[in-house]
Amino acid sequence: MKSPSLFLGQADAANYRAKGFLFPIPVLMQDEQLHYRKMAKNFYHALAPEERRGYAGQSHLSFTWAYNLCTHPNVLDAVELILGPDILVHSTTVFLKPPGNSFVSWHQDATYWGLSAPRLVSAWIALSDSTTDNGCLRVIPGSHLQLREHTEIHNQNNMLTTGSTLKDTMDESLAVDVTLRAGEMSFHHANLVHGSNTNNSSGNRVGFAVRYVSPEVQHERPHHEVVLARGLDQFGYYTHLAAPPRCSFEDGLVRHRQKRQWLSEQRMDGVGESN
Ligand SMILES: O=C(O)CCC(=O)C(=O)O
Repeated sequence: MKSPSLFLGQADAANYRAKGFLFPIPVLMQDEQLHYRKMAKNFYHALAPEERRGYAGQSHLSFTWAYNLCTHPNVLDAVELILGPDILVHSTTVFLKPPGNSFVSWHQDATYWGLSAPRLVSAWIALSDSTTDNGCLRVIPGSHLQLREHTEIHNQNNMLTTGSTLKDTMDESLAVDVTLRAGEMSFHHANLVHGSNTNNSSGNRVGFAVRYVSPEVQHERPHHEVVLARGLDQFGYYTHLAAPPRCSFEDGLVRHRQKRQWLSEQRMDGVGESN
């Protein structure tokens, strides 16, 4: 698998800046994609049904596989084109959408976090094919250039636990379906309006979303540890994860549950789930 640095260039970066998204970017070889899909599914199924929405975020702080995926060199080579050489992993979410009623409301990510600058890019890594039929990510081109008002609409079927939703209705005829094959990823800007429809297929749609932020960006809401994925952090606005999680899946699950409990006590839950 070629590094994206060999086929992405300044024209792609300019396209991202103009439209607010970029895809498809192939990043995983087939054996890697199969491995990460298996691990993401194991993770999802190890959670109790009532935990699956609220505990889908920040697996990279507790599981070796999730840490390895968000620091994958091919993914980071592409992120570097957008953010430059200094890269922090801000947050992650396993977005496993089974057939049925789950959806993601139209929203912009940055409104929830309170970033000092929108130098944050979300990578959505497809671990299964992501299609119009199974509820792929949908984006509104150019919508990152204007911040819109949001409200919180709580709905058990919304994969966003925060219920973050645009106040205005979106003109869906403008939406682009971000269809991806397993092993490809897309980028979306922190202010891009995006969401997704229900999964009308017979299989799971599996995605791993990673938000990467530049160390110079301050964060208004309290935030859990970040991972210094590449380069330097000369600003010190965030606490860094002390060491990569290196443990069995079972120990990772114990650690993940403890972590989620702690995040919710510190009112840091929802940070990664808001988008
Ligand atoms: O997986 C989805 O359908 C939505 C993902 C999303 O909102 C995000 O990655 O920011």
